[in-house]
Amino acid sequence: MTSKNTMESWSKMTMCGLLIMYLILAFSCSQKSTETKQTQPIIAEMNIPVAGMTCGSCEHHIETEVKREDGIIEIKADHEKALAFVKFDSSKISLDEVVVAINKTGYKATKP
Ligand SMILES: [Cu+2]
Repeated sequence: MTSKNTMESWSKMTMCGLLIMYLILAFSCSQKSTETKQTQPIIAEMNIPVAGMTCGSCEHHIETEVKREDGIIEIKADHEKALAFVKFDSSKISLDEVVVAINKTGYKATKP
């Protein structure tokens, strides 16, 4: 068996693979720097009517679930006012998506 040769060809292939990966990386990095696409955050704040909350744990439930969504900066639910104050980056998440995210928790949000 030519295990030595096999080993050699393997290491050559690995070296080759690493070189290609390095080139791809270098290329993609240089592209990024020339693009300079900076999406400015567009901060929106609003009170969204939410029906169905009865206590503080309902508020907590909505807050923890919706906070997981990308683009949500702050959320404060209020069961007495039946509202959720939401501060979000509208370049990352739309109002419709915020409403959907609240609805997914089992409460009924409507667009203000
Ligand atoms: Cu509750």
